[in-house]
Amino acid sequence: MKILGIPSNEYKKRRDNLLRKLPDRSIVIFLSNINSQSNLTPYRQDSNFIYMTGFKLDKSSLLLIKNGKFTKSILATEENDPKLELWIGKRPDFNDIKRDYLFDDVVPNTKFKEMLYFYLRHSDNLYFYFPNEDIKILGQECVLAKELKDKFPYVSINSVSKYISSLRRTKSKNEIDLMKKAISITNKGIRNAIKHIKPGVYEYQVQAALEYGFRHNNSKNNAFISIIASGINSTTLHYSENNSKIPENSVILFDVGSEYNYYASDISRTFPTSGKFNKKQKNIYKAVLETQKAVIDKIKPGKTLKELNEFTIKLLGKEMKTMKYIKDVKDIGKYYYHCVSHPIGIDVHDIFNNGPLKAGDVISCEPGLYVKEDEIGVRIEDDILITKTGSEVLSSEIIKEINDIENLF
Ligand SMILES: [Mn+2]
Repeated sequence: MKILGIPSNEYKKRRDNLLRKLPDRSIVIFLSNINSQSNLTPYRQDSNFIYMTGFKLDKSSLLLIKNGKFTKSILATEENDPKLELWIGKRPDFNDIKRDYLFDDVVPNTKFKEMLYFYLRHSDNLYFYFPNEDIKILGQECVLAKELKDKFPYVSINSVSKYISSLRRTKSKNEIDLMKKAISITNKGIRNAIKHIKPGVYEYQVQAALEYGFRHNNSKNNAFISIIASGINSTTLHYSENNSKIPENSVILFDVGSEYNYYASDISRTFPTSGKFNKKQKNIYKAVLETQKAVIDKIKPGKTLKELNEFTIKLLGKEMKTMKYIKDVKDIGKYYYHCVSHPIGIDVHDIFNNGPLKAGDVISCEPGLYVKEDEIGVRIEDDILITKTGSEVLSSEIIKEINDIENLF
């Protein structure tokens, strides 16, 4: 049985691998994302939860228990409610979930606490993943952790982050196939969007064509909000208003990605708005493209993202000095001010791992130059798999050579 394109057994292995890494007498709790009651935002399952279970429904918790040789995985979720069923559809039968997802047990939410208390009485360590994006917001994990700390003061509460990130960073063959699929859908969306790039058209109209291409080719969601930035907007890194008219003889920067079965793609390309790059645009474009190729050549196991970025800064500095934008290579910070690389996976900025790259990592490679005075922003971004001996560009099918681009207009 496959769930979201991955055999259920692979999900089971992930749970087993996590438990193997943890000390004895440990419990891990993963909570599903909270659903908005009024359909204001689309529901997306929590990334760690989907990684561990493949189970997409809200109001669910995963409990993993390790005690000596004894291990157990329990999913707690809502039973079907015939009245709610009329509004939101039927929730699956517990026996079906247990069989399809290979949990040791599936219990109703009403039994969750009782069961958790039972196992906590025989445990020393309790692990949560605490989302730390905004420490001012007390997440549901913190609330539950505090409640349990009060009841079981002798249990030590810890973050599971380093364990799960070390699992999630290494992509399996199945995961890489899903990422390749997301990338190929992104390519199709970009191809469709290019047809709509014309001076006077609004950026959001190009975005519509891009995302029509995504949906039409079976990506239900974006991996992130599309950046379609023309003219001066191309020099704002995360411009996402997409509400300007495309100017003539300018550039339009795409930083876009479809999601496929919960796996992200993340691609940046820069196109001319009137069919051809002018001389200045061409020079900046070439500088970024040559830099990107040189950085990709350096990507291999053992390198760190910091080293790759330092190399990028050096190359872009040289290029901008040659083009006389700066007198000293040290001043490159005026035109390049982000990092060249981040991990990609279930999240577009995937759970972060420090330390050197190793086979199975997938990262972006995205140098850019942002020249406000000329209204030229160029970023070129590909998705790279680290292999045993070097790297493989997963997005090599997406055109980036100047001739190939101009031939499409
Ligand atoms: Mn990126």
